[in-house]
Amino acid sequence: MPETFYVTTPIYYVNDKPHLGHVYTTMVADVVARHHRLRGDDTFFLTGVDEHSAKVVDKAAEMGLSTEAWAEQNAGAFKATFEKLEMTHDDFVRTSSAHHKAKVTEYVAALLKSGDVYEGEYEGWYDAGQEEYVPENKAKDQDYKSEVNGKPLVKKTEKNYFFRLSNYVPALLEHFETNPGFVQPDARRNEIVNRIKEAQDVPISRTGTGGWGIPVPGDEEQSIYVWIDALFNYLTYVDTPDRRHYWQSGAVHFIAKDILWFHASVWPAMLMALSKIDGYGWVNLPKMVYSHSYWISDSGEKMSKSLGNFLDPEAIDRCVGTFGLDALRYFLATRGPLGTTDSAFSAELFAETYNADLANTFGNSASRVTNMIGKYFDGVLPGPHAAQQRAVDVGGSDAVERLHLEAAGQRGLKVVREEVDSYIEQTRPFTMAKEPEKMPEVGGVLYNCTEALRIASVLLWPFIPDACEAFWQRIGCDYAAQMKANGGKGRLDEWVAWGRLKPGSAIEKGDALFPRYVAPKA
Ligand code: ME8
Repeated sequence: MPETFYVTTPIYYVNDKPHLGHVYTTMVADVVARHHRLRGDDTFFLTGVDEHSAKVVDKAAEMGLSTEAWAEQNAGAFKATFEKLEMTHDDFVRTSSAHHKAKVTEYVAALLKSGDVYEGEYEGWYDAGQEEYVPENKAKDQDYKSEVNGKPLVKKTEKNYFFRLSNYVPALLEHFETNPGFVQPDARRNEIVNRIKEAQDVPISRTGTGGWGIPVPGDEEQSIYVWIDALFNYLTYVDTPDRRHYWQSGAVHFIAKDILWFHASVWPAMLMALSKIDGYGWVNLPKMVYSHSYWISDSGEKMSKSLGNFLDPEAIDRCVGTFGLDALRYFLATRGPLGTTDSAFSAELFAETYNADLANTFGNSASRVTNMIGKYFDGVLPGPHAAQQRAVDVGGSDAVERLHLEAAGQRGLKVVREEVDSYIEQTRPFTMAKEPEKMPEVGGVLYNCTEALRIASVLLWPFIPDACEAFWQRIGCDYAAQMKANGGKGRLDEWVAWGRLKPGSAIEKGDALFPRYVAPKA
Protein backbone atom coordinates (compact mmCIF):
# COMPACT_ATOMS: atom_id res chain seq x y z
CA MET A 1 0.00 0.00 0.00
CA PRO A 2 1.35 3.44 -0.87
CA GLU A 3 2.33 5.48 2.16
CA THR A 4 3.53 8.98 2.92
CA PHE A 5 7.27 9.22 3.37
CA TYR A 6 9.47 12.11 4.52
CA VAL A 7 13.26 11.86 4.43
CA THR A 8 15.85 14.51 5.31
CA THR A 9 19.60 15.07 5.36
CA PRO A 10 21.49 17.40 7.69
CA ILE A 11 21.64 20.94 6.40
CA TYR A 12 25.28 21.62 5.71
CA TYR A 13 27.38 24.54 6.90
CA VAL A 14 28.23 27.02 4.18
CA ASN A 15 31.68 27.87 5.54
CA ASP A 16 33.07 26.04 2.53
CA LYS A 17 32.07 24.13 -0.59
CA PRO A 18 30.66 20.60 -0.42
CA HIS A 19 32.81 17.49 -0.15
CA LEU A 20 32.26 13.77 -0.43
CA GLY A 21 30.81 13.43 3.10
CA HIS A 22 27.95 15.81 2.27
CA VAL A 23 27.38 14.17 -1.09
CA TYR A 24 27.26 10.81 0.67
CA THR A 25 24.41 11.53 3.09
CA THR A 26 22.40 13.30 0.41
CA MET A 27 22.93 10.44 -2.04
CA VAL A 28 21.87 7.81 0.47
CA ALA A 29 18.71 9.80 1.18
CA ASP A 30 18.21 10.17 -2.57
CA VAL A 31 18.36 6.40 -3.14
CA VAL A 32 15.86 5.87 -0.32
CA ALA A 33 13.58 8.63 -1.66
CA ARG A 34 13.72 7.13 -5.16
CA HIS A 35 12.81 3.72 -3.76
CA HIS A 36 9.76 5.16 -2.02
CA ARG A 37 8.63 7.03 -5.12
CA LEU A 38 9.08 3.81 -7.10
CA ARG A 39 6.78 2.09 -4.58
CA GLY A 40 4.19 4.75 -5.25
CA ASP A 41 4.63 6.51 -1.91
CA ASP A 42 3.82 10.21 -1.55
CA THR A 43 7.44 11.15 -0.86
CA PHE A 44 9.15 14.34 0.28
CA PHE A 45 12.94 14.62 0.32
CA LEU A 46 14.59 17.64 1.93
CA THR A 47 18.23 18.75 1.93
CA GLY A 48 19.90 22.14 2.11
CA VAL A 49 22.26 24.44 3.97
CA ASP A 50 22.80 25.82 7.46
CA GLU A 51 23.90 29.42 7.21
CA HIS A 52 23.93 31.11 10.62
CA SER A 53 27.14 29.58 11.91
CA ALA A 54 30.02 31.55 13.41
CA LYS A 55 32.25 29.41 11.21
CA VAL A 56 30.73 31.13 8.18
CA VAL A 57 31.44 34.57 9.67
CA ASP A 58 35.05 33.64 10.46
CA LYS A 59 35.76 32.07 7.10
CA ALA A 60 34.18 34.97 5.20
CA ALA A 61 36.41 37.42 7.11
CA GLU A 62 39.42 35.29 6.26
CA MET A 63 38.42 35.38 2.59
CA GLY A 64 37.88 39.15 2.73
CA LEU A 65 34.21 38.83 1.82
CA SER A 66 30.97 39.79 3.49
CA THR A 67 29.34 36.95 5.42
CA GLU A 68 26.29 37.14 3.14
CA ALA A 69 28.38 36.93 -0.03
CA TRP A 70 30.38 33.94 1.24
CA ALA A 71 27.23 32.14 2.42
CA GLU A 72 25.56 32.86 -0.90
CA GLN A 73 28.49 31.50 -2.87
CA ASN A 74 28.70 28.26 -0.92
CA ALA A 75 24.95 27.74 -0.75
CA GLY A 76 25.07 28.02 -4.54
CA ALA A 77 27.89 25.48 -4.71
CA PHE A 78 25.89 22.94 -2.64
CA LYS A 79 22.81 23.48 -4.74
CA ALA A 80 24.72 23.17 -8.01
CA THR A 81 26.55 20.04 -6.84
CA PHE A 82 23.34 18.31 -5.80
CA GLU A 83 21.64 19.26 -9.05
CA LYS A 84 24.59 18.06 -11.13
CA LEU A 85 24.50 14.75 -9.26
CA GLU A 86 20.79 14.46 -10.11
CA MET A 87 19.58 14.39 -6.54
CA THR A 88 15.80 14.39 -6.45
CA HIS A 89 15.21 16.60 -3.40
CA ASP A 90 11.83 18.29 -3.38
CA ASP A 91 13.11 21.46 -1.76
CA PHE A 92 16.43 22.99 -0.74
CA VAL A 93 16.66 24.58 2.70
CA ARG A 94 18.31 27.92 3.23
CA THR A 95 18.09 29.02 6.83
CA SER A 96 18.36 32.62 5.62
CA SER A 97 15.03 32.28 3.79
CA ALA A 98 12.19 34.50 4.99
CA HIS A 99 9.88 31.52 5.54
CA HIS A 100 12.35 29.63 7.72
CA LYS A 101 13.23 32.72 9.78
CA ALA A 102 9.57 33.59 10.34
CA LYS A 103 8.68 30.04 11.43
CA VAL A 104 11.68 29.67 13.75
CA THR A 105 10.82 33.02 15.33
CA GLU A 106 7.25 31.83 15.83
CA TYR A 107 8.33 28.51 17.45
CA VAL A 108 10.86 30.17 19.74
CA ALA A 109 8.34 32.84 20.78
CA ALA A 110 5.91 30.08 21.70
CA LEU A 111 8.59 28.18 23.65
CA LEU A 112 9.62 31.36 25.50
CA LYS A 113 6.06 31.63 26.82
CA SER A 114 5.69 27.94 27.58
CA GLY A 115 7.76 27.76 30.74
CA ASP A 116 10.22 25.35 29.12
CA VAL A 117 12.67 28.18 28.43
CA TYR A 118 14.31 30.42 31.05
CA GLU A 119 17.03 33.06 31.15
CA GLY A 120 20.32 32.06 32.68
CA GLU A 121 24.04 32.23 32.36
CA TYR A 122 26.22 29.65 30.68
CA GLU A 123 29.59 29.05 32.14
CA GLY A 124 31.52 26.19 30.68
CA TRP A 125 33.12 24.63 27.66
CA TYR A 126 32.43 25.26 24.00
CA ASP A 127 33.63 23.36 20.95
CA ALA A 128 33.92 26.12 18.35
CA GLY A 129 34.40 23.77 15.39
CA GLN A 130 31.23 21.85 16.21
CA GLU A 131 29.40 24.93 17.54
CA GLU A 132 28.54 22.81 20.53
CA TYR A 133 28.34 23.42 24.30
CA VAL A 134 30.14 20.59 26.10
CA PRO A 135 29.17 19.65 29.68
CA GLU A 136 31.98 19.50 32.25
CA ASN A 137 32.03 15.69 32.65
CA LYS A 138 32.11 15.15 28.90
CA ALA A 139 34.76 17.86 28.41
CA LYS A 140 36.91 16.12 30.99
CA ASP A 141 36.50 12.75 29.26
CA GLN A 142 37.65 14.40 26.03
CA ASP A 143 40.68 15.92 27.78
CA TYR A 144 39.21 19.39 27.09
CA LYS A 145 39.70 18.93 23.34
CA SER A 146 37.21 18.68 20.50
CA GLU A 147 36.14 15.10 19.82
CA VAL A 148 36.08 15.87 16.14
CA ASN A 149 39.02 18.13 15.30
CA GLY A 150 41.17 17.80 18.44
CA LYS A 151 41.37 21.58 19.01
CA PRO A 152 41.21 22.82 22.63
CA LEU A 153 37.72 23.58 23.95
CA VAL A 154 37.17 27.21 24.88
CA LYS A 155 35.84 28.46 28.21
CA LYS A 156 32.71 30.55 27.80
CA THR A 157 30.59 32.71 30.03
CA GLU A 158 27.50 34.20 28.45
CA LYS A 159 23.94 35.15 29.12
CA ASN A 160 21.60 32.71 27.41
CA TYR A 161 18.12 31.44 27.23
CA PHE A 162 18.03 27.78 28.30
CA PHE A 163 15.72 25.00 27.28
CA ARG A 164 14.69 22.68 30.13
CA LEU A 165 16.06 19.52 28.55
CA SER A 166 16.47 18.00 32.01
CA ASN A 167 12.68 18.07 32.46
CA TYR A 168 12.29 15.88 29.39
CA VAL A 169 14.67 13.12 30.43
CA PRO A 170 11.92 10.74 31.64
CA ALA A 171 9.80 11.33 28.51
CA LEU A 172 12.81 10.83 26.24
CA LEU A 173 13.83 7.61 27.98
CA GLU A 174 10.29 6.36 27.70
CA HIS A 175 10.22 7.22 24.01
CA PHE A 176 13.43 5.27 23.46
CA GLU A 177 11.99 2.34 25.40
CA THR A 178 8.73 2.16 23.48
CA ASN A 179 10.28 2.98 20.08
CA PRO A 180 13.42 0.87 19.85
CA GLY A 181 13.84 1.86 16.19
CA PHE A 182 13.97 5.60 16.94
CA VAL A 183 17.77 5.79 16.79
CA GLN A 184 19.51 3.45 14.39
CA PRO A 185 21.81 1.51 14.27
CA ASP A 186 21.17 -0.08 17.69
CA ALA A 187 24.70 0.45 19.00
CA ARG A 188 24.28 4.22 18.61
CA ARG A 189 21.03 4.18 20.55
CA ASN A 190 22.69 2.71 23.61
CA GLU A 191 25.34 5.45 23.69
CA ILE A 192 22.68 8.12 23.51
CA VAL A 193 20.42 6.61 26.17
CA ASN A 194 23.30 6.68 28.63
CA ARG A 195 24.02 10.30 27.87
CA ILE A 196 20.38 11.35 28.09
CA LYS A 197 20.20 10.05 31.66
CA GLU A 198 22.63 12.83 32.63
CA ALA A 199 21.26 15.55 30.36
CA GLN A 200 21.40 19.14 31.60
CA ASP A 201 19.49 22.14 30.30
CA VAL A 202 20.85 23.51 27.04
CA PRO A 203 21.40 27.06 25.79
CA ILE A 204 19.19 27.98 22.84
CA SER A 205 20.56 31.48 22.24
CA ARG A 206 23.91 33.17 21.91
CA THR A 207 25.25 36.67 22.34
CA GLY A 208 27.92 38.36 20.29
CA THR A 209 27.12 36.88 16.91
CA GLY A 210 27.30 40.34 15.36
CA GLY A 211 23.75 40.06 14.07
CA TRP A 212 24.42 36.88 12.04
CA GLY A 213 21.50 34.69 12.91
CA ILE A 214 17.83 34.90 13.79
CA PRO A 215 17.18 37.35 16.66
CA VAL A 216 15.51 35.99 19.79
CA PRO A 217 11.97 37.42 19.69
CA GLY A 218 11.75 40.23 22.22
CA ASP A 219 15.50 40.30 22.91
CA GLU A 220 17.40 41.56 19.89
CA GLU A 221 20.73 41.34 21.69
CA GLN A 222 20.61 37.59 21.40
CA SER A 223 20.49 35.31 18.41
CA ILE A 224 18.88 31.91 18.32
CA TYR A 225 21.64 29.37 18.75
CA VAL A 226 22.58 28.03 15.32
CA TRP A 227 21.79 24.43 16.29
CA ILE A 228 18.24 25.29 17.35
CA ASP A 229 17.74 27.36 14.18
CA ALA A 230 19.12 24.44 12.11
CA LEU A 231 17.15 21.59 13.71
CA PHE A 232 13.92 23.45 13.11
CA ASN A 233 14.53 23.31 9.33
CA TYR A 234 13.02 19.84 9.23
CA LEU A 235 9.77 21.31 10.49
CA THR A 236 9.74 24.82 8.96
CA TYR A 237 10.01 23.53 5.40
CA VAL A 238 6.97 21.28 5.75
CA ASP A 239 4.98 23.55 8.06
CA THR A 240 2.60 24.68 5.31
CA PRO A 241 -0.95 23.43 4.68
CA ASP A 242 0.07 21.39 1.64
CA ARG A 243 3.10 19.77 3.28
CA ARG A 244 2.17 19.20 6.92
CA HIS A 245 1.14 15.61 6.26
CA TYR A 246 4.78 14.81 5.49
CA TRP A 247 5.79 15.88 8.96
CA GLN A 248 2.95 13.91 10.47
CA SER A 249 3.97 10.74 8.62
CA GLY A 250 7.10 10.65 10.85
CA ALA A 251 10.35 12.02 9.43
CA VAL A 252 13.36 9.82 8.72
CA HIS A 253 16.49 11.88 9.45
CA PHE A 254 19.78 10.75 7.93
CA ILE A 255 22.82 12.20 9.70
CA ALA A 256 26.34 11.15 10.70
CA LYS A 257 27.36 10.17 14.21
CA ASP A 258 28.95 13.59 14.96
CA ILE A 259 25.55 15.23 15.26
CA LEU A 260 23.52 12.44 16.80
CA TRP A 261 23.28 14.04 20.23
CA PHE A 262 21.31 17.04 18.99
CA HIS A 263 19.03 14.91 16.83
CA ALA A 264 18.30 12.27 19.44
CA SER A 265 17.91 14.44 22.54
CA VAL A 266 17.46 18.19 22.07
CA TRP A 267 15.38 17.81 18.91
CA PRO A 268 12.74 15.34 20.14
CA ALA A 269 12.54 17.13 23.49
CA MET A 270 11.92 20.49 21.81
CA LEU A 271 9.24 18.90 19.67
CA MET A 272 7.61 17.46 22.79
CA ALA A 273 7.69 20.93 24.35
CA LEU A 274 6.23 22.52 21.23
CA SER A 275 3.47 19.93 20.89
CA LYS A 276 2.11 20.90 24.32
CA ILE A 277 1.60 24.50 23.22
CA ASP A 278 -1.76 25.67 21.84
CA GLY A 279 -1.84 25.40 18.05
CA TYR A 280 1.00 22.86 17.88
CA GLY A 281 -0.89 19.75 18.90
CA TRP A 282 -0.20 18.34 15.42
CA VAL A 283 3.57 18.25 16.05
CA ASN A 284 4.71 14.66 16.49
CA LEU A 285 8.19 13.13 16.74
CA PRO A 286 10.31 11.87 13.85
CA LYS A 287 10.07 8.15 13.11
CA MET A 288 13.80 7.57 12.96
CA VAL A 289 17.19 9.17 13.29
CA TYR A 290 19.66 7.11 11.28
CA SER A 291 23.21 7.91 12.27
CA HIS A 292 25.84 6.59 9.89
CA SER A 293 29.61 6.54 10.35
CA TYR A 294 32.32 8.38 8.39
CA TRP A 295 34.08 8.10 5.14
CA ILE A 296 37.71 8.27 6.08
CA SER A 297 40.73 8.71 3.89
CA ASP A 298 42.97 5.78 3.06
CA SER A 299 45.21 6.91 5.91
CA GLY A 300 42.32 6.65 8.38
CA GLU A 301 41.36 10.30 8.99
CA LYS A 302 37.82 11.63 8.82
CA MET A 303 37.33 13.59 5.63
CA SER A 304 36.34 17.08 6.62
CA LYS A 305 36.63 20.63 5.50
CA SER A 306 38.85 21.70 8.37
CA LEU A 307 41.25 18.81 7.89
CA GLY A 308 41.44 19.62 4.19
CA ASN A 309 41.76 16.04 3.00
CA PHE A 310 38.31 15.66 1.54
CA LEU A 311 37.39 14.40 -1.85
CA ASP A 312 36.47 17.78 -3.29
CA PRO A 313 33.97 18.64 -6.04
CA GLU A 314 36.66 18.41 -8.72
CA ALA A 315 37.57 14.88 -7.62
CA ILE A 316 33.88 13.94 -7.59
CA ASP A 317 33.58 15.34 -11.14
CA ARG A 318 36.52 13.24 -12.32
CA CYS A 319 35.02 10.13 -10.77
CA VAL A 320 31.67 10.78 -12.49
CA GLY A 321 33.50 11.55 -15.75
CA THR A 322 35.28 8.19 -15.71
CA PHE A 323 32.64 5.88 -14.26
CA GLY A 324 29.36 7.74 -14.66
CA LEU A 325 26.93 9.09 -12.11
CA ASP A 326 25.20 5.76 -11.58
CA ALA A 327 28.51 4.23 -10.51
CA LEU A 328 29.10 6.90 -7.88
CA ARG A 329 25.56 6.57 -6.53
CA TYR A 330 25.77 2.77 -6.47
CA PHE A 331 29.17 2.72 -4.78
CA LEU A 332 28.32 5.32 -2.13
CA ALA A 333 24.99 3.70 -1.28
CA THR A 334 26.18 0.10 -1.13
CA ARG A 335 29.78 0.35 0.12
CA GLY A 336 29.48 3.33 2.44
CA PRO A 337 29.60 3.65 6.24
CA LEU A 338 25.89 3.10 6.92
CA GLY A 339 26.71 0.85 9.86
CA THR A 340 28.84 1.56 12.92
CA THR A 341 32.25 1.30 11.26
CA ASP A 342 33.94 3.92 9.12
CA SER A 343 34.69 3.20 5.46
CA ALA A 344 37.96 4.10 3.77
CA PHE A 345 37.41 5.69 0.38
CA SER A 346 39.64 3.80 -2.00
CA ALA A 347 39.86 4.27 -5.76
CA GLU A 348 40.76 0.57 -6.15
CA LEU A 349 37.67 -0.62 -4.31
CA PHE A 350 35.57 1.77 -6.38
CA ALA A 351 36.90 0.34 -9.67
CA GLU A 352 36.58 -3.23 -8.40
CA THR A 353 32.96 -2.72 -7.33
CA TYR A 354 32.14 -1.02 -10.62
CA ASN A 355 33.55 -3.89 -12.68
CA ALA A 356 32.15 -6.70 -10.54
CA ASP A 357 28.60 -5.44 -9.97
CA LEU A 358 27.87 -3.06 -12.81
CA ALA A 359 30.09 -3.87 -15.82
CA ASN A 360 30.36 -7.65 -15.43
CA THR A 361 26.94 -8.32 -13.96
CA PHE A 362 24.08 -6.02 -14.96
CA GLY A 363 25.78 -4.39 -17.97
CA ASN A 364 27.27 -7.56 -19.41
CA SER A 365 24.12 -9.64 -18.98
CA ALA A 366 21.98 -6.97 -20.59
CA SER A 367 24.34 -6.94 -23.61
CA ARG A 368 24.47 -10.72 -23.87
CA VAL A 369 20.72 -11.16 -23.83
CA THR A 370 19.84 -8.29 -26.18
CA ASN A 371 22.63 -9.40 -28.55
CA MET A 372 21.29 -12.96 -28.72
CA ILE A 373 17.77 -11.68 -29.37
CA GLY A 374 19.25 -9.57 -32.18
CA LYS A 375 21.22 -12.48 -33.60
CA TYR A 376 18.65 -15.28 -33.34
CA PHE A 377 15.34 -13.42 -33.46
CA ASP A 378 16.06 -10.26 -35.48
CA GLY A 379 15.55 -8.11 -32.40
CA VAL A 380 12.00 -9.32 -31.74
CA LEU A 381 11.24 -10.66 -28.27
CA PRO A 382 10.40 -14.38 -28.54
CA GLY A 383 7.63 -15.95 -26.46
CA PRO A 384 7.83 -18.29 -23.44
CA HIS A 385 8.31 -22.03 -24.02
CA ALA A 386 6.76 -24.96 -22.11
CA ALA A 387 10.16 -26.62 -21.53
CA GLN A 388 11.58 -23.41 -20.04
CA GLN A 389 9.15 -22.38 -17.34
CA ARG A 390 10.67 -19.94 -14.92
CA ALA A 391 9.55 -17.09 -12.72
CA VAL A 392 11.25 -14.72 -10.29
CA ASP A 393 9.51 -13.82 -7.08
CA VAL A 394 11.11 -10.86 -5.35
CA GLY A 395 8.25 -10.22 -2.93
CA GLY A 396 8.60 -10.14 0.82
CA SER A 397 10.60 -8.08 3.27
CA ASP A 398 12.17 -5.01 1.88
CA ALA A 399 15.84 -4.31 2.38
CA VAL A 400 15.61 -0.62 1.43
CA GLU A 401 12.94 0.03 4.00
CA ARG A 402 15.20 -1.52 6.62
CA LEU A 403 17.96 0.68 5.17
CA HIS A 404 20.13 -2.30 4.31
CA LEU A 405 21.20 -0.71 1.07
CA GLU A 406 24.01 -3.11 0.29
CA ALA A 407 21.61 -6.04 0.63
CA ALA A 408 19.04 -4.19 -1.48
CA GLY A 409 21.57 -3.69 -4.28
CA GLN A 410 22.64 -7.32 -4.07
CA ARG A 411 19.04 -8.43 -4.29
CA GLY A 412 18.77 -6.94 -7.78
CA LEU A 413 22.14 -8.35 -8.78
CA LYS A 414 21.22 -11.80 -7.47
CA VAL A 415 18.34 -11.92 -9.94
CA VAL A 416 20.85 -11.17 -12.72
CA ARG A 417 23.41 -13.71 -11.50
CA GLU A 418 20.95 -16.55 -10.93
CA GLU A 419 18.25 -15.95 -13.49
CA VAL A 420 20.45 -14.75 -16.33
CA ASP A 421 24.12 -15.68 -15.94
CA SER A 422 23.77 -19.11 -14.28
CA TYR A 423 20.64 -19.91 -16.24
CA ILE A 424 22.43 -19.23 -19.54
CA GLU A 425 25.35 -21.41 -18.40
CA GLN A 426 22.92 -24.24 -17.64
CA THR A 427 20.75 -24.00 -20.74
CA ARG A 428 23.43 -22.88 -23.25
CA PRO A 429 21.08 -21.16 -25.75
CA PHE A 430 24.02 -20.54 -28.13
CA THR A 431 24.54 -24.34 -28.38
CA MET A 432 20.82 -25.09 -28.74
CA ALA A 433 20.63 -22.46 -31.50
CA LYS A 434 22.73 -24.72 -33.74
CA GLU A 435 19.67 -27.02 -34.08
CA PRO A 436 16.81 -25.22 -35.86
CA GLU A 437 14.11 -27.29 -34.11
CA LYS A 438 15.39 -26.00 -30.76
CA MET A 439 14.83 -22.34 -31.68
CA PRO A 440 11.46 -22.05 -29.89
CA GLU A 441 13.16 -23.27 -26.73
CA VAL A 442 16.05 -20.82 -27.24
CA GLY A 443 13.33 -18.19 -27.49
CA GLY A 444 11.87 -19.37 -24.18
CA VAL A 445 15.26 -19.03 -22.50
CA LEU A 446 15.76 -15.52 -23.86
CA TYR A 447 12.25 -14.48 -22.88
CA ASN A 448 12.98 -15.57 -19.32
CA CYS A 449 16.34 -13.77 -19.32
CA THR A 450 14.77 -10.52 -20.56
CA GLU A 451 12.05 -10.77 -17.92
CA ALA A 452 14.65 -11.37 -15.19
CA LEU A 453 16.68 -8.39 -16.39
CA ARG A 454 13.57 -6.24 -16.48
CA ILE A 455 12.70 -7.16 -12.89
CA ALA A 456 16.31 -6.62 -11.78
CA SER A 457 16.33 -3.21 -13.46
CA VAL A 458 13.22 -2.16 -11.53
CA LEU A 459 14.87 -3.20 -8.24
CA LEU A 460 18.13 -1.48 -9.18
CA TRP A 461 16.58 1.74 -10.45
CA PRO A 462 16.99 3.73 -7.18
CA PHE A 463 20.74 2.98 -7.34
CA ILE A 464 21.47 3.20 -11.08
CA PRO A 465 18.53 5.09 -12.59
CA ASP A 466 20.23 6.25 -15.80
CA ALA A 467 21.30 2.74 -16.84
CA CYS A 468 17.94 1.24 -15.91
CA GLU A 469 16.05 3.86 -17.87
CA ALA A 470 18.30 3.25 -20.89
CA PHE A 471 17.63 -0.48 -20.55
CA TRP A 472 13.86 0.08 -20.25
CA GLN A 473 13.97 2.02 -23.48
CA ARG A 474 15.72 -0.89 -25.21
CA ILE A 475 13.13 -3.41 -24.10
CA GLY A 476 10.17 -1.11 -24.71
CA CYS A 477 9.12 -0.39 -21.11
CA ASP A 478 7.69 3.06 -20.54
CA TYR A 479 8.17 3.09 -16.77
CA ALA A 480 10.12 6.37 -16.81
CA ALA A 481 7.30 8.08 -18.70
CA GLN A 482 4.68 6.54 -16.41
CA MET A 483 6.51 7.82 -13.34
CA LYS A 484 6.84 11.26 -14.87
CA ALA A 485 3.14 11.37 -15.71
CA ASN A 486 2.26 10.22 -12.21
CA GLY A 487 4.11 12.86 -10.18
CA GLY A 488 7.25 10.73 -9.97
CA LYS A 489 5.43 7.73 -8.55
CA GLY A 490 5.93 4.21 -9.86
CA ARG A 491 4.25 0.84 -9.38
CA LEU A 492 6.98 -1.31 -7.92
CA ASP A 493 4.80 -4.27 -6.98
CA GLU A 494 3.22 -4.53 -10.41
CA TRP A 495 6.47 -3.98 -12.26
CA VAL A 496 8.35 -6.75 -10.48
CA ALA A 497 5.63 -9.31 -11.25
CA TRP A 498 6.70 -11.99 -13.70
CA GLY A 499 5.52 -12.17 -17.30
CA ARG A 500 4.72 -8.57 -18.18
CA LEU A 501 6.81 -8.28 -21.36
CA LYS A 502 4.82 -8.91 -24.53
CA PRO A 503 6.36 -11.38 -26.98
CA GLY A 504 6.79 -9.70 -30.35
CA SER A 505 8.04 -6.38 -28.97
CA ALA A 506 11.20 -4.84 -30.40
CA ILE A 507 14.42 -5.28 -28.42
CA GLU A 508 17.34 -2.96 -29.14
CA LYS A 509 20.98 -3.86 -28.61
CA GLY A 510 22.62 -0.52 -27.83
CA ASP A 511 26.06 0.21 -26.38
CA ALA A 512 27.46 -1.31 -23.17
CA LEU A 513 25.55 0.19 -20.23
CA PHE A 514 28.70 0.00 -18.09
CA PRO A 515 31.88 -0.37 -20.18
CA ARG A 516 34.47 -2.41 -18.30
CA TYR A 517 37.03 -0.21 -16.55
CA VAL A 518 40.69 -0.89 -17.23
CA ALA A 519 43.04 1.14 -15.03
CA PRO A 520 45.50 3.22 -17.06
CA LYS A 521 49.07 1.89 -16.88
CA ALA A 522 51.16 3.86 -14.38
O1 ME8 B 1 26.96 19.42 11.15
N1 ME8 B 1 31.66 10.91 6.21
O2 ME8 B 1 26.93 20.50 9.12
P1 ME8 B 1 28.25 19.93 8.40
C1 ME8 B 1 30.32 10.82 6.13
N2 ME8 B 1 25.12 22.17 9.95
N3 ME8 B 1 29.49 11.87 6.24
C2 ME8 B 1 30.03 13.08 6.43
C3 ME8 B 1 31.43 13.25 6.52
C4 ME8 B 1 32.26 12.10 6.40
N4 ME8 B 1 33.58 12.15 6.45
N5 ME8 B 1 31.68 14.56 6.72
C5 ME8 B 1 30.46 15.18 6.73
C6 ME8 B 1 26.50 20.24 10.39
N6 ME8 B 1 29.46 14.29 6.55
C7 ME8 B 1 25.27 21.02 10.78
C8 ME8 B 1 24.07 20.11 10.69
S1 ME8 B 1 21.46 19.56 10.83
C9 ME8 B 1 20.12 20.20 11.59
C10 ME8 B 1 22.76 20.69 11.08
C11 ME8 B 1 28.02 14.61 6.47
O3 ME8 B 1 28.45 20.77 7.18
C12 ME8 B 1 27.23 13.91 7.55
O4 ME8 B 1 25.88 13.83 7.15
O5 ME8 B 1 29.35 19.80 9.35
C13 ME8 B 1 27.36 14.88 8.71
O6 ME8 B 1 26.37 14.70 9.70
C14 ME8 B 1 27.19 16.20 7.98
O7 ME8 B 1 27.86 15.99 6.72
C15 ME8 B 1 27.80 17.37 8.73
O8 ME8 B 1 27.77 18.50 7.89
